[in-house]
Amino acid sequence: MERTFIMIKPDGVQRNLVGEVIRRFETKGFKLVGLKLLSVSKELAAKHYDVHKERPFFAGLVQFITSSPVVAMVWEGDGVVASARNLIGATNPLTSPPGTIRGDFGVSIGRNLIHGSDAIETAQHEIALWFTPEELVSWEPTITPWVYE
Ligand code: DAT
Ligand code: MG
Repeated sequence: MERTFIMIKPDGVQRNLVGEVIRRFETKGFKLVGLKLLSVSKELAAKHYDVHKERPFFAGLVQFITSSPVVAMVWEGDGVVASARNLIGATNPLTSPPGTIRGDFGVSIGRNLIHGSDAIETAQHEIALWFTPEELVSWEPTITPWVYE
């Protein structure tokens, strides 16, 4: 079953949007298999955003992600990687449509509230970066037959 890595960034935690974000993923029908609140080290932030290390915003991004706690999660379900990106919306909250998390709650690209893996391979890499295998829980919600045909 497909899994993706989702992180509520420091702005999302500070703005009390943790419950709202989890609610959207839960009510969509995805299954939570990992969850923790943590302060991110510079090392982890730099590894997570390694693909952007040459970009001008990289230092500010690492500074931001390490400035206050984040909520790291793993969600599971059919097509969850692409679907989570749709729930999250575009990188720039101003051009992200209403109904998306960034479109509904954000204004600035550097305060876009939430991260979601952009591909299945990226998701596997990010999950391994943020979670140990023991921190991920395999379980079967009793509602599964009411969500999946
Ligand atoms: P996404 O988070 O939608 O996958 P991304 O991978 O291109 O977007 O960039 C990672 C994060 O870096 C993004 O969520 C916010 C920040 N960022 C991207 N482009 C930026 C820019 N032009 N100025 C400031 N921050 C930027
Ligand atoms: Mg990205």
